[in-house]
Amino acid sequence: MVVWQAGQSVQIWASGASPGAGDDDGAGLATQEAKPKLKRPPLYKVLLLNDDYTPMEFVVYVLERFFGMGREKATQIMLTVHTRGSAVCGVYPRDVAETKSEQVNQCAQENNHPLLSQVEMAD
Ligand code: TYC
Repeated sequence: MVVWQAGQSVQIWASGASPGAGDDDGAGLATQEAKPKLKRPPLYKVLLLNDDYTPMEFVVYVLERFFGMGREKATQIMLTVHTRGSAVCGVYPRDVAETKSEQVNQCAQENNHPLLSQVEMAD
């Protein structure tokens, strides 16, 4: 399989020139930039949901561990979830978002807390 990357070019034959002719000196040869076909992946939000039982300190720990937040940011997001019902913890390509959400839910289960996260398509 050939994968073209940004900046690569392909040679195309201008009319009158023929590929394979032994005496070709390059005249009549034109080049054209291959269009880079790299699209940004669609993004997904990881949401944390409120519940009445998970200790605030555990939620802060989860945000630090799985989302790389410092204590202050983690506390702020935890309080947003607590008061508003949910908050976005991060925005990622689909597989990363799914993995983080599963890690959060598994960690919560292992520690017998009802904390849940879920993934939603970003707008
Ligand atoms: N509401 C919980 C409590 O009062 C704290 C909490 C915050 C739980 C955020 C989940 O995602 C959550 N202990």
